[in-house]
This record gives sequence, C-alpha cells and structure tokens, in this order.
Amino acid sequence: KTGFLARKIHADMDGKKTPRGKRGWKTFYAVLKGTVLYLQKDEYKPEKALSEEDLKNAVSVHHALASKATDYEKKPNVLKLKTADWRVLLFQAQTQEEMQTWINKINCV
Ligand code: I3P
Repeated sequence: KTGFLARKIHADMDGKKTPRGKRGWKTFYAVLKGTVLYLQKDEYKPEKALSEEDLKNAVSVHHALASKATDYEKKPNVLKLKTADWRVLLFQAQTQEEMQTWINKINCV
C-alpha cells in the first residue's frame, strides 16, 4: 500500500506528549512494506536508495494499532496510530476510503 499521508506526531515513545515545535503536520509519500511504514519525502523511485531522513521517519507497525481518530475533529480522514513503543501518530489520508484502507492494512500486518 502506498499513497500520500500527512503526519502529526502527538506522543513520543513512552506516551509522553510531543513538545511544541514538533507537532506540526507534514506530508509524506507513505509506503507500507512488511511491518514498516516508510514515510518518504518524495514519491518512491526504485533506482533511488532511501535517504537517512527517510529511514529516521520510518515507523514500525508491528504490534501497532490503527483506528479512526474520532477524538480529532480539526481535519477529516484522520487515523490514529499507536505503536508498540507508545508513540501516537496522526495521519490524514486524502479520502475516507483511503483512510479505511490504511487502517485495515496496518492492522493486518
Ligand atoms: C503545532 C502545529 C500543529 C498544531 C499543534 C501545534 O505547532 O501548529 O498544526 O496541531 O497544536 O502545537 P508546531 O508546528 O510549532 O509544533 P493542529 O493542527 O492539530 O491544531 P497542538 O499542540 O494543540 O497539537
């Protein structure tokens, strides 16, 4: 599964609220491969290796839980991802259908 997703980091490892200055929305080209959600600056090009930045932004979705972010009302089509290490990330998909597909794919990993 691939597609554009805007990400907001809500909580860091151990569930601590992400500090101000690091809570902004940022759009990535997301690629779910195995148990890793890669968040790349640009659309995937097979001939190009992942940058250090791309690797830093990658999220393990192993034992993670995705659900519709029902408590977040500022934007539509937002899903919440709780990772095994207690990070909380919000992702805005481009449509409701895309959001649901991401939730299903992430939870089936
Ligand atoms: C954040 C940024 C986010 C905003 C967040 C701010 O500032 O403006 O867009 O979330 O509010 O802290 P920064 O980029 O300096 O981290 P929303 O878009 O959801 O309002 P928050 O701290 O209330 O989450």
